[in-house]
Amino acid sequence: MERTIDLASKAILQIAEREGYPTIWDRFAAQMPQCGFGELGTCCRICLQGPCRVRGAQLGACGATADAIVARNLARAIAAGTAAHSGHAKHLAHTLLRSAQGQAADYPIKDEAKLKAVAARLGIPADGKAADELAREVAQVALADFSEKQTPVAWAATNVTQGRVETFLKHGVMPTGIDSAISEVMHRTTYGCDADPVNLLLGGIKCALADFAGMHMATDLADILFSTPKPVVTQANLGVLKPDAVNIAVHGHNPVLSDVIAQVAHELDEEARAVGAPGGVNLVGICCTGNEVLMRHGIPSATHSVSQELAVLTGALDAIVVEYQCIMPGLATVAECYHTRLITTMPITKIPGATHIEFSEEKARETALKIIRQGIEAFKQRDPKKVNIPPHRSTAVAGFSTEAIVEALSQVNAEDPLKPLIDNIVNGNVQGVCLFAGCNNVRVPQDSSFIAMAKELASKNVLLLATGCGAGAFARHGLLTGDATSEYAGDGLKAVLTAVGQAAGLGGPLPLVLHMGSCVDNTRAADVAVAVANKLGVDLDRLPVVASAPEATTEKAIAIGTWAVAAGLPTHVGVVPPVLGGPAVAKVLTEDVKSLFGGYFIVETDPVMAAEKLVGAIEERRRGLAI
Ligand code: NFS
Ligand code: SF4
Repeated sequence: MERTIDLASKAILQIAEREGYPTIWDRFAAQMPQCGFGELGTCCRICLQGPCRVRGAQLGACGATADAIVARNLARAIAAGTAAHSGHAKHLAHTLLRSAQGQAADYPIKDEAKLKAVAARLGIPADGKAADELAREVAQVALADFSEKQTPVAWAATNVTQGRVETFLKHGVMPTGIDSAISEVMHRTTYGCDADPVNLLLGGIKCALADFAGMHMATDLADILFSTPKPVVTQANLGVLKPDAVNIAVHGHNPVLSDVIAQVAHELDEEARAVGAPGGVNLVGICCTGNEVLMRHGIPSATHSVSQELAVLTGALDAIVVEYQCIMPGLATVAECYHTRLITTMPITKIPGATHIEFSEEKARETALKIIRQGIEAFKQRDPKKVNIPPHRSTAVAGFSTEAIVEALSQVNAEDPLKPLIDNIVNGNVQGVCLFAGCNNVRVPQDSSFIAMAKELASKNVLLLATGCGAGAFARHGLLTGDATSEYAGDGLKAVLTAVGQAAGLGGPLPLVLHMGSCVDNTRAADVAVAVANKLGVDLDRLPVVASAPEATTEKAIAIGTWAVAAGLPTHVGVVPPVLGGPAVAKVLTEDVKSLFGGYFIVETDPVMAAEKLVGAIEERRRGLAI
């Protein structure tokens, strides 16, 4: 099977092969054949009598059915994804609180307008309060959202339509605490608790809504602390590494460290020049923390997800600084083959072979400078003979926060910014909207499904949004540009993107795909959908809006997909999740859930077929609205 369709990745993989350096693709091949029970989701290790592996009507030793085992495993995956996203959010809530209390001088409130908007949404009066005081109140409401309480999680209940709130309450899936939703899943899935597959899935959905809340909170608080993104032009792919500069990659998810590194990196340009790097310090991003600094600072993105080791294998990366999530331990192995320093920074993410420099908000600037100096030190050991930077890099226009999209639309209609979008959906110029999210997956030739689906949907006049590593795939392949709009968009979509791009002063069309940020920023896309639904006076489950994770990998992606379904969206997954061993579970997820929430999963590994199915779902919604 082809490993990737990205030319830069292909070039580096050839070097890896020649030198015998192992990558994820080799280790994945060595795993073959994978266990059939695991693939089907019917392996249970929940108690010490296991592992129990069941097929068909067989039962685990305790009597658990295949469907119960599959549903328990799925609910636990959702809980893990929720823990990751909301851990990230909680971290930011603590940072905001410290900032408000004057204990984190490196974290001033950068976006007071966003602070006020978030406070208003939460029902916190802003009148006459200083920014710090308001920030403290917002941080306290945020932290209160984690524990069990009598009322719904504020970030879940205030960021969806009224119709969704009612639906969630009716089906008993409105979370009343983010952490408590996670621990409830762990409780009900432990030995001898919930054995009813449907009840387990509803528990999973409740937890997924806590995931939505945590993600939305992470985006809101990051905007308050680091500013709300605006359109920005940058570059993407391994060609952003520079032979004459100290190349430092930030990798992981939380901007609490990477944003500070982005703020101070150029202060050490002179020190870099002094060790023989005339280009100074060249900061690049990997995965979602890369997206965070790309959205707010225009920092170029080196690569994402499955190809992260390849950045090291260029021989040009001097340091790779990581915090948490999606950081492959294999990075330490490849870093050993070169001079690259892998630097871990968080107490919960240490990797054997890495240098650990613990990060704290109190000493953010100081630690950021210390970390960059590690890269400058490492540069001295760089072997120019081992440097192979592929020439490939693409221009990428990013920075499309909800606010930035509304701002662009307001250039067309200042009084009623959403009107041009809604009018064009109604008149069919824009058939619908698809949000692309999620990872690359070693099972899929890297980027192939993203690119094939995007081209197909764009030609059918579907407006495309993207986040996370999916946005990275589009960036690498030049789809975050107005040129891509001219080349691939259908006539209606092209006309709309051109009109808005011109009005917004871009001198050409908006990009074919609007990059909305990191994975937690999927909630930005939800905000756009909620605003459109409210304006039309219909609920989310009637909009011609769909979601897709064509190359999904992580438990976080499973949690996101689940809340997208609960939000009412037809949601495509391009890799087969481990649920097929539980036929009732598979049927609930792809069919029955529709009657409860309106959304449902579409599992389809063929990208062209998947695009067709999403177009079908959009057409069904359009018929429902009689447009
Ligand atoms: Ni989302 Fe972002 Fe990427 Fe997947 Fe990982 S970095 S949080 S989980 S791999 S898209
Ligand atoms: Fe087996 Fe039941 Fe224990 Fe799972 S919980 S390992 S099915 S005995």
